[in-house]
Parts: sequence; structure tokens; C-alpha cells
Amino acid sequence: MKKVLTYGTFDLLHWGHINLLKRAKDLGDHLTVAISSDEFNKIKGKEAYHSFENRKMILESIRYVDKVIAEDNWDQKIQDVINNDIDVFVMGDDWEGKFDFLEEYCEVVYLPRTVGISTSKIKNDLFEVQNG
Ligand code: C2G
Repeated sequence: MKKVLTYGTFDLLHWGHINLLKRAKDLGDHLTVAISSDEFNKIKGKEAYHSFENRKMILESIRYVDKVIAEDNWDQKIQDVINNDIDVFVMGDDWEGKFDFLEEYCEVVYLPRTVGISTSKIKNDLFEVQNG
């Protein structure tokens, strides 16, 4: 069984996230998603609208996702790859090159981001609607 792993906050889930998850799953047979904890989001300078628990529940309901684990820090990826017997690590290409150190442990794939949608775009557009 070919196992795939990806990371993210996945807040205000949108079709760009789904495009990523679908393509990640298509690279293997099993997809694990490491979701950033609320505490780690603070370190990343992000504040998610949905709590970790609710983002986890949402991700677990997606047909492409087989397992959800927590992402608590920047330094857990090698251990996650080893502990979960991962064959392919996948991220959107806004992270191109940032995780090449994992090539010692698994295949590293950066997928083109979906253009035209992002969680911050959703927030900004809604703010505009509310405030004219
Ligand atoms: N993504 C995408 N297209 C978009 C928006 C997001 O392909 N329009 C991808 C991102 O490239 C990422 C994944 O969806 O691979 C999750 O995006 P975020 O929740 O924004 O994740 P991020 O904050 O980049 O967290 O250790 C890695 C970090 O936890 C990644």
C-alpha cells in the first residue's frame, strides 16, 4: 500500500484544498493529513476560524482522507514519515523546495496550487460584502 502524507491548516475548507487532497490521494492508496493544531497555527502566524477538533472532523469526512493526525511543530515531519511508513510527501507548490530534506526518507511532490481561491480571499471577500 502506497502511503501519502500532507500538512496544512485547512481552515474554511474550499475547493482549492479539495483539489490538493484529491491529487495527493491519486498519488497512492492511503492519505494521511497532518492538521495544524491551534497552538501551532499561532506559531505559523495564522488564526483559524474553526478549532483543531472541528477542522479534524471536517477533514475526516472527506472521501480522499484516510487518517488525520495533529501537526504541533515544524520539526515533526521526518518522524511522521517514519512512524506512518510514508512513501510520498505532498504539498502545494507555494512550499516548493521547503521540504526537500525529506527526500532522504520518501518521495517529495509539490503540486500546483489552485488559482483563484484561498482562505484569506474568502475572509476578505466576506468582509467586503459586509462593509460595502
Ligand atoms: N492549497 C492549494 N490551493 C489553494 C490553497 C491551498 O493547493 N488555493 C494547498 C496548500 O498549498 C497546502 C494545502 O492546500 O498544501 C493546505 O493549505 P493551508 O491550509 O493554507 O496550509 P499551510 O498553512 O500552507 O500549512 O507544515 C506545513 C504547513 O502546515 C502548511
